[in-house]
Amino acid sequence: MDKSNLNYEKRIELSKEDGLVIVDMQYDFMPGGALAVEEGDHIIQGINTVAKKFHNKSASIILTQDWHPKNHLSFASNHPGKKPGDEYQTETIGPILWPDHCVPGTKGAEFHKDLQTVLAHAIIRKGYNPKIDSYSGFLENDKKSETGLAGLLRSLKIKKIFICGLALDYCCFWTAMDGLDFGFKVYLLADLTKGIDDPPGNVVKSLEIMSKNGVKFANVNSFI
Ligand code: VGL
Ligand code: ZN
Repeated sequence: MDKSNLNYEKRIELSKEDGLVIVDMQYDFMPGGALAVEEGDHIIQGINTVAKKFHNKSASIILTQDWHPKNHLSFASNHPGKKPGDEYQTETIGPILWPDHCVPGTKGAEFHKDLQTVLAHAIIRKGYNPKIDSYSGFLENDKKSETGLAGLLRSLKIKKIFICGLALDYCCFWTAMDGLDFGFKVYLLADLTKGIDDPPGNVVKSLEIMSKNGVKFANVNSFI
């Protein structure tokens, strides 16, 4: 399974019960960044287009922002002898180690300047505990610590979320899976996300798992 043989829902009519969750559109995930996702910058204009549609229908827009202190244990630099990409799995870190990324105060932690952040209702930061990584926008990797996203969406009476951004096989994947667990109807905007694909095959595997578990797919043209 790849993006070309997914079933894309069409003619979705947005309302204020819908939320757009834009994941980690920060410089470190863009080409040239510390944890660059190939063509990560190619989805910015499409995300802005969709964000405008949400805004026009009074649907909410939430941003997530990866946000790690310098001593974060997901960084290979904090494990003597290890390098980015090395396998490393504990209950809260892994399955691989990362280059230093999204450290507050660095350019890499900032949102890409072309992303229309002005339309966003809120920003949810994740991964600030140095001992716990947080791929999901809902739950840190201990699977216990909530970021506040579920509470925010519930208080806004949002029932359905549409996920886009970076990276497909990590933060978008886990946000989608946890979104289901928290009881939301979940869509992945498949043309508005790009994957890391490390380990190789991870993107296809992620799409399969999401599909099997009930995540639906849509794209930039799915909205009326
Ligand atoms: C991400 C790895 C580490 C992501 C964040 O945004 O997908 N991936 N931190
Ligand atoms: Zn991270």
